[in-house]
Amino acid sequence: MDVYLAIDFGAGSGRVMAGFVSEGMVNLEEIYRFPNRQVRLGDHLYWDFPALFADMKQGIRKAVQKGFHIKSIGIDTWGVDFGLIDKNGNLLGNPVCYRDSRTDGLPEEVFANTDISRHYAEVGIQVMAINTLFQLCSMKKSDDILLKMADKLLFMPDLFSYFLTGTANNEYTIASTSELLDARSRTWNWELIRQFGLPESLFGEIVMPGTVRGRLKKDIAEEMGVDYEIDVIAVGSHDTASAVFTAGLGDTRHSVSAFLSSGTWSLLGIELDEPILSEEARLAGFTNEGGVGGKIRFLQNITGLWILQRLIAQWEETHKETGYDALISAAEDSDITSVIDVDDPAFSCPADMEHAIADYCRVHNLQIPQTQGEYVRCVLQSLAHRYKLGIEQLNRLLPSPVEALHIIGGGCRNGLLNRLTEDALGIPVYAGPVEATAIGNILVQALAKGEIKNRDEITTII
Ligand code: ADP
Ligand code: LRH
Repeated sequence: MDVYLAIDFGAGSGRVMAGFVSEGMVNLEEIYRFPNRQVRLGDHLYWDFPALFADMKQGIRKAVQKGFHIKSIGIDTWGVDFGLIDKNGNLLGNPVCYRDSRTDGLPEEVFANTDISRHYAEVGIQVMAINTLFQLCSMKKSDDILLKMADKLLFMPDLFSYFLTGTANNEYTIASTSELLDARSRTWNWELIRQFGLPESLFGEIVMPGTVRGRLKKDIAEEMGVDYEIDVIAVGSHDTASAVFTAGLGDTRHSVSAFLSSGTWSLLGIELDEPILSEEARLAGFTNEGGVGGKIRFLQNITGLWILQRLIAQWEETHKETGYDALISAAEDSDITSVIDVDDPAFSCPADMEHAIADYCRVHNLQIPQTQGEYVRCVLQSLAHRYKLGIEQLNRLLPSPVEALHIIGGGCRNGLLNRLTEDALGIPVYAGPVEATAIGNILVQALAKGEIKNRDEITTII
């Protein structure tokens, strides 16, 4: 059977999905799922790129062994992180994780002497310490030798594609998370790059979703047991871009519907044709990321289920309950009312998430959770509360208010969170699809291959 392979790397896990379009439907099969984790080594927090690359190949191999004929491959990943390659094409060190402390305090330092409103009016990106811009500034500040040796900067999906095909370029949606693009012209903001003293040669050709990046290299094809040519296609290479491409499309019940891409992060917003670069948008923490088809993803980056993921990882170590069903049911039975600010830096990378929540509650005179159920309830109602705030802020910027919310991604499997969100927002909340990212990834490949003609056809499929 002919399939497209969607390779989707989230911060929590990666997956290889096979998909095909038939009779107006997208059919998906999960081929392989693997964990993704941050690894602390010395003073830094890294991603394990070689292991992730091996897992990706394992997924491709499994698809071949299952008898699938692969028409093309599309790769998407989490945002902002990157690898540097030298002029011989070698990877210079493992990519550093955006939660590394190297960028702590850098935005304040950088914008002490820069007009932040003017900056936002050009790049349209919510200033966050995790962004590529600040990661590069930190390397420059510490005189990092890797920056001097680097020939090209490749964002994570660019890097995976590069080692599959040998072609080095930068896909638009993922590049938009860097805070180095001009939001309107959708290309590198060279003035900004020069202003921060970053080597211009690092930044390559920007390719749009739907472009063929290259062919699977011969040696890798042989290793995978493939004797035919496979295109690697630039999809919405930022996972959120692939996910929101499909969110709410075809929803004719409401004239304005927002999306919430719910996973490690919660990305709450709406798709627009052009960016909103006003001071109001900046102050409300909105970002204008690049979307598929030249669209703009106008959204807030909200700390999402990461907090719950960390609690569960801790409970696993102490042999406590870790199943989602049991934890959510315990949360349903709990009546704690404490609401924490999920975006407080205290929750971004604490050594102990339970302590971080308890300390926050103590300092803010809130009831401190005692049981696992109370911890989960506290996190979920805090997320719902944050979404309400986000929708209110969005409504103030839009000509007419949001009428419905589509929650997509793994987090939409959390029925309690969906319910708490609907109660907080007072508008209909629709859950699904869970694998929105893989679906968006596959649909762009089908568009690129001419199997789907246009967005209207996609709307029917969705
Ligand atoms: P990412 O791509 O950021 O790693 P995913 O879209 O895979 O995120 O979603 C992961 C999240 O989905 C987890 O943090 C978890 O909260 C939620 N999740 C996964 N499985 C379940 C489940 N069975 N019930 C409820 N929530 C779940
Ligand atoms: C979600 C995500 C999000 C941010 C973050 C770094 O997986 O891509 O949109 O960019 O990771």
